Amino acid sequence: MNYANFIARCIEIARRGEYFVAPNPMVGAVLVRNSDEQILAEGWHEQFGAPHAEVNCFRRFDDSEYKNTDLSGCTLFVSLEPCSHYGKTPPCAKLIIEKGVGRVVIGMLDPNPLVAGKGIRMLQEAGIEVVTGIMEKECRELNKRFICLHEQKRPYVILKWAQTADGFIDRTRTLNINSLQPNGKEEHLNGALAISTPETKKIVHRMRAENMAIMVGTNTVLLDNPRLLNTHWEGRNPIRVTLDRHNRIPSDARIWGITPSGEQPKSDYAGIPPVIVYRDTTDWNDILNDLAKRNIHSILVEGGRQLLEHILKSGIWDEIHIELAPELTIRSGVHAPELITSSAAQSPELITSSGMQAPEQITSSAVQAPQLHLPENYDIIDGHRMYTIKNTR
Ligand code: AOF
Ligand code: ZN
Repeated sequence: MNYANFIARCIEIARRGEYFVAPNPMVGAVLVRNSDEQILAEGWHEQFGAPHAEVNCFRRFDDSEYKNTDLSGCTLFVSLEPCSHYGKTPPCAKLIIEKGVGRVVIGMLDPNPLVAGKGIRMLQEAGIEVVTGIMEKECRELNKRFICLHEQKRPYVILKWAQTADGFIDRTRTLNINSLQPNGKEEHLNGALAISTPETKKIVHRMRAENMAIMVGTNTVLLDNPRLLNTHWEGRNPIRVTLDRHNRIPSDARIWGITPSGEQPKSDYAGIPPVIVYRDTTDWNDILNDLAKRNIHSILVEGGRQLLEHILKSGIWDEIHIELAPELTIRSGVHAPELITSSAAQSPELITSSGMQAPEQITSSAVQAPQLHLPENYDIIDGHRMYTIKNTR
C-alpha cells in the first residue's frame, strides 16, 4: 500500500476547508480497505467549530454501501494526528478506537499542546498500529499558519506590496484627512497609485481570505482610507489591524467598518473583534504576542513602507509577496521597502557605515549579511511579475 498517495489525497480534500476552518488546521481523512485498497469513505474539517475530518469520514462510511465492513482490516489515513482532547467535539482518537480501525497512518503530529503526541499514544495503547510522518513536509506546508501559532507562539507573517518597474509603491501624497471618501463606497484609491490589475487584485483578496488578519500602518489608513475587506474572493473578511498612537484616525474612517446607516461591523472570526487598533505600542513583538493570545494564526501586512520596513528590520516575517508592473515607471514617489535580511537587521550600523571597525563579538556573517534581492523566478499574471520570498532564517 502506498501510504504517500493516500496522505496526498487527505491533503487534497483538506483544502476544501481552506477558507472556513481557521484558526483550526485543514485536515483530511480517508478510510481504505487493506485487501484491495478500496477507498470506503472520505471526510475533511469543513468549518471552524464543526466536526473534525475523522468524524465526517466515519459519518460518510456509516451512510455508505460499505458500512458493514470490518474496520480491523482497514487503514485510516489522516493528514494530522487525531485529537485527544475534548474540544468542541469529543476526541477523534477515541472515536477511531471505538470504530475498531486496525491501522492509522498520520501525516504529521499535532503541534497543539492539547494534543501533541497524546492522540498517537491513545491509539497505540488501544493496540492500533500507528505510522507517522508520511508526506510530513507537505502536511506542514498545508498548515504552516496553524503550526506557526503553536510552535512559535505568533502568527505567520506575510508582507505584501505592489511596485513599479523603477521601484516605487506609490506617488508622494500629502495627508489630508478631510479628503477621505465617505464610507460605503467600493473604490477608495484616494489618489493612490493603482498598480494591481483585475486579476492580481483577486490574488490580493485571496490572500485576505487565506490569512486571519490584515494590517496597515496609520498613514495608509489616513491616505488611502481602505476598508481592507475581502470582496473579490470566497471566504471570510480578515480582522483589520492598525496602529494609532496619536488618535489620528477619524471616527468615520472606513477601516472601522461602520455602515453608512451606523451599523457596527461583525467579525467573521468567532470571539475576535473585527478591528484591532494598537494605541500604546508600535513594537512588532508586542503586536504579534497580542495577536497570538487572540488565537490569530496569520497576518497579511499590506503597507505602508514605514510599517513594512519596521517589520523587515525586526526579522520576524515568513513570506514577502511582491507584484511588479514591468511597464510602469513613475520616476519619483515612495520607494518600495528595502529588502533587509534579519541577520543584517541585527547590526544595521555594520552594513551602513563602511569604515566602521567591527566589534569582536560580532561574527563575520553578520558583517557580510547580504541584502535580499528579487528572486529570479516569478509567476506572471496579467503581465505583472509575482514574486515570493520566503524567510529562510
Ligand atoms: C483532528 N481532526 O479535523 C482537526 C483537528 O476546537 P476544536 O474542538 O475543533 O479543536 C481544535 C483543535 O483540534 C485544533 O487546534 C487542532 O489541534 C485539532 N484539529 N484535529 O483530529 C481535525 N481539525
Ligand atoms: Zn479531532
